[in-house]
Amino acid sequence: MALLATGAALTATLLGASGAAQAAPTTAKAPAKAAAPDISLANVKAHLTSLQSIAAANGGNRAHGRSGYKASIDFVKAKLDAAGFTTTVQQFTSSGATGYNLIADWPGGDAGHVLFAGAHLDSVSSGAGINDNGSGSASILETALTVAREGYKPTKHLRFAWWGAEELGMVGSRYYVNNLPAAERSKIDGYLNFDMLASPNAGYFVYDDDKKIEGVFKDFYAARSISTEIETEGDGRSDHAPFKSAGIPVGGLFSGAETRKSAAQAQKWGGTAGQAFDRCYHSSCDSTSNINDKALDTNSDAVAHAVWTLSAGTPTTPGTTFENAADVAIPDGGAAVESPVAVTGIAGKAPAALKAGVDIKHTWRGDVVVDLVGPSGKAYRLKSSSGSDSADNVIDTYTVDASAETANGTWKLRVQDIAAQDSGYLDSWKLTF
Ligand code: DTR
Ligand code: CA
Ligand code: ZN
Ligand code: ZN
Repeated sequence: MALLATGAALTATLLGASGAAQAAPTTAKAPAKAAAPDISLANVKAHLTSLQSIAAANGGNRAHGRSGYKASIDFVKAKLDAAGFTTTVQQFTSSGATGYNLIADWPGGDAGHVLFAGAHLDSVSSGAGINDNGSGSASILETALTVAREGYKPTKHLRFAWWGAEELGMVGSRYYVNNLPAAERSKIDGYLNFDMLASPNAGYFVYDDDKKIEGVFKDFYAARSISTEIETEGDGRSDHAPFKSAGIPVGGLFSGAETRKSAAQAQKWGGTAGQAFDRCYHSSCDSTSNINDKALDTNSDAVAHAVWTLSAGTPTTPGTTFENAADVAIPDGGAAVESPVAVTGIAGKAPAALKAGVDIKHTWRGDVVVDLVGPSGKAYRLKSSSGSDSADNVIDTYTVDASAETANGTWKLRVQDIAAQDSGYLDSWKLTF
């Protein structure tokens, strides 16, 4: 039996009568959550003016396959590169034309936990697409530039994307998700979609998908006494759809398109009952004069609130350790033995860089094979046998990409002595999250 104080948390691992280890609850203090800064409406509108100019210089639109779309990509990319983002332009083909997705990663944060915000940058061919979807594109652009200006260092890794060919049926975002390896998809804790945030006859709609994400948005509006409605028709109608289909938690905001505002909605939001939320939806009049400043200001601040809040990460004390110090004899040249640790209080997935500390007292350590077994039952090799290694003891810390595992659950260290002569025992081992 062992009672140990480790690092920032007291972890008591007791061997009960059954010999099974129980881990006492650890005390975890949540790191302070940074409040999001205000997003400058003037800066967002300046980006919209630039997109309008790009359309004017390229046949009046920024549609997939047209010069105005590539010029829009180049404009956004240049600002992000100058701000220190790592950008990638992903090409695809649709309807016989080359399309482009722009992906921007903010360096740092836990690579195993990605918070992702996206908006489609393409317009329809009939106009400049300033509300649909310059408003979403400019809001996440200014949020990204504010992250850089503030030197924000979130717990999670921040990624932003500007999608191509959404108007052809979410082609760019679907191409991205379909070409993302499963191991990379599992690292995305949430995808936030922003498509039409400044409709002239604005409504305040929140996607009713992932409840945690929905709640973060609703808290923002409630704090400003703005009532919201859930966005019911949006399921398949924008770039969150491919992420949702891949099992990634999604959420987002919407200010309305071609449907008409009801009297009840006009009562709570202002504007004109019986009139479309955006009368210029998919029309040539979707220009910088087709923007509701109040909606754009509020919604771009909501984007930043969600990015800051959801990238703050799971509130655990950095370096929360779970340890089992019960000695376990290792049969000489015999069967593997196991030692369990019960992990509790760590929400979400395990980190991509999970630390496993091992202390095995054993002569001729080349005989010893060590595996970490996750709650799923999957074994992660920490140390293989090496006949020539005649040194004593295995005292080391291994880094494991355990991001496919749910953190909470029973983890086991599996140790085997695969050669006769020389023997030893597992002294202790621990996991640090
Ligand atoms: N299809 C989007 C606009 C749109 C219409 N309804 C919703 C609901 C949720 C998000 C977006 C939309 C477009 O034309 O880009
Ligand atoms: Ca603002
Ligand atoms: Zn559209
Ligand atoms: Zn759109």
